[in-house]
Amino acid sequence: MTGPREEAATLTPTPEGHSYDARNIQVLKGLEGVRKRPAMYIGSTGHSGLHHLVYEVVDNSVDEALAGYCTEVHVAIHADSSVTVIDNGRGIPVDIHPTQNRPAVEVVMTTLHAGGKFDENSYKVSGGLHGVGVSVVNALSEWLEVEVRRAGKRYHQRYEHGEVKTELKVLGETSETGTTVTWKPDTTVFETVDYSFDTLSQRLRELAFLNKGIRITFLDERTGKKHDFQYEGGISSFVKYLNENKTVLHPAPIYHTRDRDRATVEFAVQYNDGYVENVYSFVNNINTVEGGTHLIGFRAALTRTINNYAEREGLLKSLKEVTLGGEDVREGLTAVVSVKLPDPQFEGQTKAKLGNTEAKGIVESVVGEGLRNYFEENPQVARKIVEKCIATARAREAARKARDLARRKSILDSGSLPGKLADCQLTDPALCEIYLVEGDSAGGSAKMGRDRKNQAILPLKGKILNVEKASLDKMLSNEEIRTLITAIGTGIAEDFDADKARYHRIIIMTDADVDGAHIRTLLLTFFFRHMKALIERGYIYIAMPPLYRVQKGKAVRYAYDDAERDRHFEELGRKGITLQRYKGLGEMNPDQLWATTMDPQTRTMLRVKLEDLPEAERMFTVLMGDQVEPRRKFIEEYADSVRNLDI
Ligand code: 0RA
Repeated sequence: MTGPREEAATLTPTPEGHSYDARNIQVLKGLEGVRKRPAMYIGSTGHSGLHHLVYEVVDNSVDEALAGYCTEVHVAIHADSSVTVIDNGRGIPVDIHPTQNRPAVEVVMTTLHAGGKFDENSYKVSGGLHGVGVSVVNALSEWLEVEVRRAGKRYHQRYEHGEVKTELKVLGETSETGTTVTWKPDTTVFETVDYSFDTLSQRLRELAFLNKGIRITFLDERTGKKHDFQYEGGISSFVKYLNENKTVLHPAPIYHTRDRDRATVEFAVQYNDGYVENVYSFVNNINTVEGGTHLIGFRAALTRTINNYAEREGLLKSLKEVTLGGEDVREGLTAVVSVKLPDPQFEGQTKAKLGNTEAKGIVESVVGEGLRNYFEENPQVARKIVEKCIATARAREAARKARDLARRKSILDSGSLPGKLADCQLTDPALCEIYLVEGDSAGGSAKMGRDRKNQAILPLKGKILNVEKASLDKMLSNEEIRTLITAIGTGIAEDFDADKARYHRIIIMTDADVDGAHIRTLLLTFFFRHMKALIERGYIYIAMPPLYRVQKGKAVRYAYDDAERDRHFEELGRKGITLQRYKGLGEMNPDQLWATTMDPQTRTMLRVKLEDLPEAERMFTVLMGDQVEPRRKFIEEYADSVRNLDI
């Protein structure tokens, strides 16, 4: 991360004291820039930036664990929104820094480090979005306190707004080693200090999966909720967790790891009987959601190794095509690939794509070797996997035929739009929106109430097909689904192209009842499985129709929950009030529907976001998959929050 450039570099003489050399240049920068432009360092000053502070500090402890010096990390959120992270690593050094003439811990806390640790041999492998260092957390905190346990003593120092408040002091003696950092985010910097227990839990769980054996505990003192994560199986446990509610083809994930050319490569693979590819790749503990060279290497090895095995065992004879394609070997695949590299180059829109060219070959050879050996030693599993891939190749062929047929009937061509669709007048997708409306009667009201210039209406009949349990050809034989695909305009499967979307706002409008929630989940499942890019682009929304209409004389108020209804009662006085509870959208007349739910000036909508892909993936499997017990449990657990269900 390059910060503001005003500050000078500090040049350190070589031991001889004469010549200067680039390796000895350590760029130290003050923290003023961080307070001036926080978003440059932590991405935002909202929710995500707030959580980023926690990740930044935890990453330092995880680095100690990766270096082999730390086994436990404890994280606690306190009631006053301060946070503590404790580890049992070596402790941040406290000796006097040679050129700064102050304790190293103070330098670490109060200067931006271009190079990370001083220690030349240890490279920083973990790292958050930017890997900016704990000094950034200090700069953005009202106060921060550090305790270091090292060389028999306990040391303490306090900072405020990133500046030293007390000198480093010895508190006493100890036989332990480690570091404790406690900070309170500066509320003049952050818009919110409301931590999400789930978001933090998910990342901490992920870190525990990615760093085998490390124990990470998490306590939310605001609620008393807590977690204790420790996985001796590492990413094998991660894959098991991802497949938890699926029917797996083989009981244990295939796992292999090897160090090669300064990199460590690790992968775990397990097939299930579903249709979904579920592969997550990480570099230095960072989820590379945009993929990159390591993922290309993984995929190449998987396709090649499975084909080689199938060929050698004479299993491909039944196939029309002579080899299995990449998509054939990835259906029903759950996998985690984790690479640790000394000098990762992150590219792409969100800096979440690995660019190092050497990574492809390294990963390809390690994965190839691991899979080949496993197949040799476990021929029954190998055969099952190959048979599954062959079945997929055949089904793909059948789906292609179904799609061709559908296209010939010109059902999927955007040339002819479905008759049920009431399209809008404008054609610029950026200006257009489509309401997917439950039921014909609500559809009728929406058609009458809408602004026909840029609002299109597509009424959907009853429940749409559960695509979680259907293959592509079955899905395409469903009329409701075909209508949806045609109206949206992107095509499907191999033809899918998000740039062809005819609307940049696709709004799901269902009743505020159990059936409505079910239809909404069915639609979200469809978008998640088949048009994920539309979710990633932020095109998918959920309309929020009101639950109540409160009227007194000429005053009309709408309420979206019971608390709001009660506030209207207070405001208007209860006497002479008429209360209407909407059981469905169909009960609203066109004007009411417009005023409460569709008028861009006044409506509230939820934008559907994919914050955490592995969790969303699990949730859809639980909600829509074929195992009943996990779904019952999930619904019991979340019954209260279903109205706020946010994926
Ligand atoms: C600099 C150098 C060394 C360790 C650390 C920093 C360190 C930082 C943090 C932050 C949280 N926990 C931490 N644990 C360690 C290496 C120290 C050595 O060489 O002994």
